[in-house]
Amino acid sequence: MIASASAIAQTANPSAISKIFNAKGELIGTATFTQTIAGVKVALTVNNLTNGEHMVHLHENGKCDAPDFKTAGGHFDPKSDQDGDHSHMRHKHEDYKHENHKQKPAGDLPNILVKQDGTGSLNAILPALTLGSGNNSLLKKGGTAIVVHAGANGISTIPNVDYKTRIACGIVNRQ
Ligand SMILES: [Cu+2]
Repeated sequence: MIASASAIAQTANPSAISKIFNAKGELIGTATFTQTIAGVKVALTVNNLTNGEHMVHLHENGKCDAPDFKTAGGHFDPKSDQDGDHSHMRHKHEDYKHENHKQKPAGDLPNILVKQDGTGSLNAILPALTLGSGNNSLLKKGGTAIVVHAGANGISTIPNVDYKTRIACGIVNRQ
């Protein structure tokens, strides 16, 4: 993951990268993260995925253990998770429909639309997150991961696989 031979010079803005792997360990995508004034800019490209809409989120642990990627934990949502045991705990990740949720978690990206040829791309800004040193950083202690799900809006792109199933995961690394 360390871009040792990278010719990319240190830029003024911190940046990060994530190589995204499916349950078989195949590389299916890359996400880059750049700090901007407006938040963290995310550029995601994927290939070899099933045609259709997929949910994509930042998850709270920098872990991606195949095949189910449960070790990535729930959604990365640092503000709401700051004190862990208030009574109105948020629903567990994926127990609700994002599209109906008023305050979606800080690390939720828009769905990515994968084309017939298995490729897709997405650009978005995460305004509540940073690449800095706070607990709302994608590079916080313990890390974060980007997770791609089998579908979105209750519709799976894979027959007989629940739409919420985690199908690919990538750990966010400092670049
Ligand atoms: Cu997710």
